[in-house]
Amino acid sequence: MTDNKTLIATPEHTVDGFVREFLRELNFGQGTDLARASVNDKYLAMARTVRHYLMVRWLATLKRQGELQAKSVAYLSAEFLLGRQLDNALLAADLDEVVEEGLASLGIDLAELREAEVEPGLGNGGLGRLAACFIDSLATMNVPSIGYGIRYEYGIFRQTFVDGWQVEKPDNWLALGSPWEFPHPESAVTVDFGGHTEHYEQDGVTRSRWVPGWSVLGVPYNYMVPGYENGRVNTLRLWSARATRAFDLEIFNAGDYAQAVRAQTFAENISKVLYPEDSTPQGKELRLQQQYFFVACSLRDFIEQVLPEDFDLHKLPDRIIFQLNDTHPVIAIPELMRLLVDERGWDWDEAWAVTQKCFAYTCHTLLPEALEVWSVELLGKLLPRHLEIIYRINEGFMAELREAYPDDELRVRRMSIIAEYPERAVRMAYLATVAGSKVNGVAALHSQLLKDKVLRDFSEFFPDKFTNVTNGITPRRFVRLANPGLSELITSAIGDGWVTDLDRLKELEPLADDAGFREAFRAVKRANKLRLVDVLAERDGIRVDPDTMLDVMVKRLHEYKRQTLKLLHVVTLYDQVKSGAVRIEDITPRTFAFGAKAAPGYRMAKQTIGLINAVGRTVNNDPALQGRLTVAFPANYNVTLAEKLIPAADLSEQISLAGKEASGTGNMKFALNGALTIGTDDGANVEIRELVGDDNFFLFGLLEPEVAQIVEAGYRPSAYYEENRSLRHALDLIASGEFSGGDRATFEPIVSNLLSEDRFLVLADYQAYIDAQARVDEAYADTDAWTRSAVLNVARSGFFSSDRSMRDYIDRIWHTYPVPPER
Ligand code: B1N
Repeated sequence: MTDNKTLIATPEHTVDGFVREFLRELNFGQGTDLARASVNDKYLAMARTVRHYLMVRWLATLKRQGELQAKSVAYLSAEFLLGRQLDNALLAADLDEVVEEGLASLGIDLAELREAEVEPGLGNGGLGRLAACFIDSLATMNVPSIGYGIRYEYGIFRQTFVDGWQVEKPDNWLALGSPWEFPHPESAVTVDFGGHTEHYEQDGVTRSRWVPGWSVLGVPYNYMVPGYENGRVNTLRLWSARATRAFDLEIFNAGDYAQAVRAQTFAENISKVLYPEDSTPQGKELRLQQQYFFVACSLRDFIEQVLPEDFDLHKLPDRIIFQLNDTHPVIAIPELMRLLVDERGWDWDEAWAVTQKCFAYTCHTLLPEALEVWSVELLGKLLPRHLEIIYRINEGFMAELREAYPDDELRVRRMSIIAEYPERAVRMAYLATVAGSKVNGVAALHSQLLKDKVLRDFSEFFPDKFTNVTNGITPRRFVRLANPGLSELITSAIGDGWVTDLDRLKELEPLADDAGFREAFRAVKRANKLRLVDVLAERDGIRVDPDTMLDVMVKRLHEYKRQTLKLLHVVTLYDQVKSGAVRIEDITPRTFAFGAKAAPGYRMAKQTIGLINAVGRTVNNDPALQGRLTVAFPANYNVTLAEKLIPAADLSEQISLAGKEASGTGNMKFALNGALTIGTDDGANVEIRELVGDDNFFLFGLLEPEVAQIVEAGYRPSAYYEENRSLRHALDLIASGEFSGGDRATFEPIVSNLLSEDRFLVLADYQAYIDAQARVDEAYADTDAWTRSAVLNVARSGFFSSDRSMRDYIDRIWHTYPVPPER
């Protein structure tokens, strides 16, 4: 596997081997010695040393991929929410013990160095984390693949609280250097923008060319994506924007130095910062620049760097499938057409036939406001040739439709890729659906609703295009690494094959009835809680009582996810105790943990953050509650915190309005770590409940068709307020200023919104939720029965491995084959 003459061998997999290599890195790489080294020096040297252990595998994977010329998957995603890299690399290389011992022999604590790693937060939430789980699974399953995205200089903002209100701070994750990336400025590619198009005759045909107005360079940064103990390391390639040298020189020669520097800043802005909107993108010019930037770089890279020089692009579909992670990379479709038609002189139809086979589209939403549209005005200014190509695609499509539906012009117009109102704009989801070979939703219910509602006309016209692939999560990060206690328990019971074959968790089912196993399971949960108690004390100065039920709601703050419903439960309990209706001794002690970032411009979401903190302040400090009810809201929920919170949870809150959450993936992480779910019939909750069984899941709330009916009939939230006493009390309490120092104005917008509009039917589901929470309390009181349910949740959730998701993509969409590395 290694070429002895040109490859440095992997360092010895021993404590001594590691120590030697580490000191070499510390001295030669970091330029310091052990006595003088800072924690960051030691972290960087260690991380680079760990990297060395994966290097031979990476180079071998690249070499093999080049030789085999097998069909690859390119996962195009504007977000990869990776989380910390160190532990995953140690796990893949089976190196944790060696490193821990080696460092200890030098008087260094591995745990301390771990904390020096700043997680790359290059994503907003579920969509970005899904991309990270998928590339982990692809590497572990030996699927030839590459991830393409953007190396944002600033990832998702760091959330802080000031007087309980969210204040965003920049996430300067690169400040102390990132040891996991490999920049390749020599392989930079040029990306053009703006300008105009020209049309000319050549051999009797009209051809087009784009005369761009300006351009930037895309510099690739490579990241290792190690498979789990399988000798494979895949690549994630993220693009960073730089000014082109030509641009620089031109202005420099014109003598305007300051202007040259400004030009550089302008170019570099493109990959400067991640847009912090989850689910509701704003149509900002810079965002479109980002999308085209990374997609243009990635197509060029694959065609010119990955494929052999003489490759016949007519065979492109045999070598690649570009998976579009939502509409963010959809501009790749007209880009490929442009490369083939304008740059290579292909006929339109010939190019279209190839393009249609190269893309597949994953839709991640049902919210109409989340469907991306780009105004024709903006597109025409930034990407004039692409706009023409989109028009031409649409013309062909409209002609096809008119043939199929000669008497239904209304339908034809409805399906146009170009919207006419409120302004002329390109509907990116329609473009992706028309051009893609497949369209998939991310959970069974979501895919069904896509077909029946959001893309109904399209599913009637292209019945075979639509499919489902239910999301998944990587068991490596979210069970094996995040929950070592549970992992050991599982392995001691059924062996360690489950890490790459999660269906084997089924073998745990009989142990749910084994008292000894249940006790061991409880001990693990308890230890995880104690670990969390330490983390929250240290990280946030928050005190949590490990003897309370840990009830967790962590996800982006969004009205459809209904954090306010959870709050109404807390306020109702508070009200019951304060009013004397219920004795505090009769309340199940609970810690309500929240974690949520709000998009900086999302007013209602930011209000809700203020309210969670305000209720927390009141509840946590009221002696009448005797510390039996507490709210814990650590700031800046991220992957690193999730890895500590989820394994400690007893109860998982998945309470979105039915028909709004496409899938959810946090819900899967909780179930796999032995929390029970209280949830609506929404997204992947549906599948979780089917698998774990009704007895082991607290279902509540309206079903999607019922929601549709109520909305259709004209929903009146105030009716619920008037008819439900405890709901009225809870809302009145918030409105009274109870949680805002008597100020009635502070949370008035939240209350009045719920009473007048309540788009997501919080009030309609309130009583069902309160009743379900009473069932939770009752169930929790029977410790053994609860543990049994928790064990069954783990045993029956193997389906939610992202390895299974990848198999589904392979079978239903990609038609690629795993290629095990040579050993
Ligand atoms: O994608 C996740 C799903 O599990 C969630 O249910 C879904 O809400 C989430 C624009 C999005 N949908 N849309 C986005 C993110 C960023 C952005 O700029 C939209 N995220 C989801 C994985 O399938």
